[in-house]
Amino acid sequence: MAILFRSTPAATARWRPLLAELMPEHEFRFWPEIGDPAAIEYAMVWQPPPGLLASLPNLKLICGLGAGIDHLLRDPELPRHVPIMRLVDPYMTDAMSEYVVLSALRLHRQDLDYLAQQRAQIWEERDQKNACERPVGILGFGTLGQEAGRKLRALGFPVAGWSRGAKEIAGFKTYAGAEGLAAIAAESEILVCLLPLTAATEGILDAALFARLPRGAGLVNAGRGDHLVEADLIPALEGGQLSGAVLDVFRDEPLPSEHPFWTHPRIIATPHIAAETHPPTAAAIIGNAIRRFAAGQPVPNLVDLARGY
Ligand code: NDP
Ligand code: OXD
Repeated sequence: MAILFRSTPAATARWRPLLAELMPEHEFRFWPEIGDPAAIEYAMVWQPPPGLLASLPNLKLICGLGAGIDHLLRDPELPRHVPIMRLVDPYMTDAMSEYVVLSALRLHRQDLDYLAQQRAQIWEERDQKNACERPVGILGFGTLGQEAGRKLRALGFPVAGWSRGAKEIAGFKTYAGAEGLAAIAAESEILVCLLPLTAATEGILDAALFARLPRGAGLVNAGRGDHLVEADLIPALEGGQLSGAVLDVFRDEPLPSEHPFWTHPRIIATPHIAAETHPPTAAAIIGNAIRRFAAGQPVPNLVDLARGY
């Protein structure tokens, strides 16, 4: 039995020694040197080339190396009968909350304006609310969204969350469904997207949604680039409907050099680093899942392909 590992070359170099140390009982095959495909029963993958997983006749479990699995669903030959486990790692969850808190605070405290003032040597105070007067709405109120919500709430922000199914979570206003989206948008001065990318969520951050937000709202997108209709963002910023956007994810990654988001004064762009996979903790989680699977025990965080996440 062997485990296939496939990620970027840089990530593979970081993972290789850890796998030998934390999962010494397993034989690893590092893509593209996969040897006999019939020997591979488990796959640990990020953005595998289309057809790779289908070429493994004895594959039993796919372990995604990220929280999102849209990179797997893009493969038209994905062997859909093989269960997929997505990565849920408290280390990543903490990283994402740091990113969301930082981004919300930057928007809330008018960082973009004060940076522009500094460059122009303008000494001028702007009206400033406290966090308790700045409602934040989180689209995607799952593992990452709820923890980010707890940390924002600890700073005083009133936080609401939007999910697919209705839920009650102490301390938060919660919304679901199309009506819920309109309602959460109407009250969110900062809107955070932490949704998975599915057919239902692609392009959700568009002009129609921006128009529902209070004028001057801020946007944080750390979900996926395809959640945002890119052509709608700059008009919303330039017309004042949005006051700023913090973007970690893009339709094309790396963001092409000529892309206007790089230089727009009301956009903060980061290179998909909000919550990077952390090999030491992730290896332990995946190693444990593979041991459980091999022993016939339930494995956590299996993807529901019908829902798409
Ligand atoms: P979860 O599955 O735990 O949470 C997803 C949430 O989105 C759930 O609340 C779910 O609702 C909700 N949702 C899904 N579809 C819809 C819909 N159609 N309408 C309304 N709500 C919907 O995922 P995570 O929190 O772990 O991760 C979320 C995403 O974050 C990942 O898929 C990935 O794209 C992104 N991510 C980005 C990273 C980065 O570095 N930028 C790092 C890690 C993840 P319900 O609760 O009802 O199921
Ligand atoms: C993930 C990511 O999905 O890093 O984990 O984007």
